[in-house]
Amino acid sequence: MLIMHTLPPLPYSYDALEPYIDEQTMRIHHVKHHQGYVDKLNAALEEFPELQNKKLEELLGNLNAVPEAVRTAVRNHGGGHWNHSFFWQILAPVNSQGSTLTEKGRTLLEKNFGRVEDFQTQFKNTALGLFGSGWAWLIKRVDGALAITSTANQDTPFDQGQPILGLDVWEHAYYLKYQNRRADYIDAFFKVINWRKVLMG
Ligand code: MN3
Repeated sequence: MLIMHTLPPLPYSYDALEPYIDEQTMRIHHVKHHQGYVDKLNAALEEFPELQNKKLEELLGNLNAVPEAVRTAVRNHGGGHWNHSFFWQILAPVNSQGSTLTEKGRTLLEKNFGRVEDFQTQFKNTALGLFGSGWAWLIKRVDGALAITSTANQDTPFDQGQPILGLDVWEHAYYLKYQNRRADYIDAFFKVINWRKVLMG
């Protein structure tokens, strides 16, 4: 079996985001859901050697160049692999070095959204308003401005800008602890954002 893409380890322990994101959710999300996307992506690429040495970003950023027979699989499972790999990186344990919003980060959010609270409200409303499964994003557009957007399913926002923050709002990301209370999960997410990573210090 082809093992081209692999599951990246988390940069912290499964219980590191407690009580905001619980250990069981993190474990299942990582070793079952994310591993599932990796396995299905590898399976999809098995018969397409010309795609195997391409970077995932390259495939996802130009899906029209991916053979039609495997395009949906790359979009869904490749997107799932990329999105989750990114998601783990932009989280940090509460009160850790990364989770404090720096002056530089605050200034950047204020410049683009007015107040930090306004950014949070806008991001939360976008995540809450997403019907079904998908992701809420903070992206950097080509003109350098920050913008909030969302994608359905496991689609990436590459066509809109460079993702710098993403929130998984599939039910599997929060259901064990929050059930139908997506708003509470979003509030909890704000406590464990790795701002250093997101806004580069
Ligand atoms: Mn997920």
